[in-house]
Amino acid sequence: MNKREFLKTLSLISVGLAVSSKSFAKTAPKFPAALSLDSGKDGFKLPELGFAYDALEPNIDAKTMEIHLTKHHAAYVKNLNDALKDSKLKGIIIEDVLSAIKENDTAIRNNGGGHYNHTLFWKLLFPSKSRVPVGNLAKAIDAKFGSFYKFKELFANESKNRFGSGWAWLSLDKENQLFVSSTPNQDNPLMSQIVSQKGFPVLGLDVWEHAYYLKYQNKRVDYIKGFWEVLNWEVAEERYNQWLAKK
Ligand code: MN3
Repeated sequence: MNKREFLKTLSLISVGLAVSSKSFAKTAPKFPAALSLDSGKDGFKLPELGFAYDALEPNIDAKTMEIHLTKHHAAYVKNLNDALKDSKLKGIIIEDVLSAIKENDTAIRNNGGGHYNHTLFWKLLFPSKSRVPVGNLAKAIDAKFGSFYKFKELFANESKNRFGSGWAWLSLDKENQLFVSSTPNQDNPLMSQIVSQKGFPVLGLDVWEHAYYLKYQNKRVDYIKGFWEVLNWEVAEERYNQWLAKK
């Protein structure tokens, strides 16, 4: 190779490198697998509750827990697996499914959201040693919202004012700042091509009537009060720390 050919080859290599780094930059970062709630390997699965249906009494009643898991959540899992049968999204982690879908992917949106949201919700529920946030998350809540009391008020308002069915969230945005939001139906902050407030959910509250109607009927506000009694702040803090420590 003479000098001219060498320079030509070199410039072709640099063009190639520029193109590949550009296309790499365009690729959405994939969710860290270690933080995933369901790998999707061999299909999505209904998780184990890890506690008895009556463990959250009197704040959430046993019958509601049983129906919520074995009927509602089980249906989301079944319908999600059916919807993914011939999809290119089959076999990937649930978080990557949610970030890939668009507004009109109705079946995967509703059932994928339903599966993720409930899997997270069960993990967050269990009588915690602490009724208030702990550790780094407690500090971040104080810094962002002024106090735990103010955060609680904001979160309760978001939950109460969500018209019809949906969820309230505490999440981290792309600058790792906490924010409170709510979404309709089974949408969540991981659906980056659908929702306006995108992020990683640290905690979420199901405000569908099926989550509280048997015990609280139309009194959503009382159900929200009950939620604070059974929310496991240790789990929320662990999620917060894991997200900030992710590679
Ligand atoms: Mn539900």
